[in-house]
Amino acid sequence: MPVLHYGPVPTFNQRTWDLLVYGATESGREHRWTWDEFGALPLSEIVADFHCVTKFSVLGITWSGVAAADIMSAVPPAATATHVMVWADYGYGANLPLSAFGARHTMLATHREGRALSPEQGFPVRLVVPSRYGWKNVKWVRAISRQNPPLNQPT
Ligand SMILES: Nc1nc2c(c(=O)[nH]1)N[C@H]1C(S)=C(S)[C@@H](COP(=O)(O)O)O[C@H]1N2
Ligand SMILES: [Mo]
Repeated sequence: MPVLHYGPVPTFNQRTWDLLVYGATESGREHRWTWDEFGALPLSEIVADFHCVTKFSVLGITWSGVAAADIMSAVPPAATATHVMVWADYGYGANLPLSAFGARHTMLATHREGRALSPEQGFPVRLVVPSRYGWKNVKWVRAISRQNPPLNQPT
């Protein structure tokens, strides 16, 4: 699979790495997992095809990690939230409707074909969203924020 991203590959530090969920949460509080806490979450596995808009596809990739739905149930979004932003080190981010983030095959992957991700593949954690093109599959995920609908939009 080609490696494709903008900017440098972040270095991983187990002592300072964390995953933060913030924004429009049901409780009004944010939640942070350390590396050890994240590693204690239940593991899931999926097989999915990967497509980039620059016209490469890789079929039948096996990913394992934490189901995004399990993150959603650990920190439920506010009833008003409609979207999430998934953020990486160095500011890369992608938005998704909550329905796509929480879909059965969406996951925060740590392993590909049974091996830990390489740094270029997004080590230690990348988003895998089989229902979307590659650019929504954020590598080096560090935060997930829940968004309410924009205030200046008619409802
Ligand atoms: N943090 C980050 N994640 C990213 C990108 C990026 O530039 N930065 N590029 C995206 C794009 S456009 C694609 S196609 C896939 C490529 O994943 P791969 O390098 O494992 O093939 O990563 C996605 N995730
Ligand atoms: Mo892409």
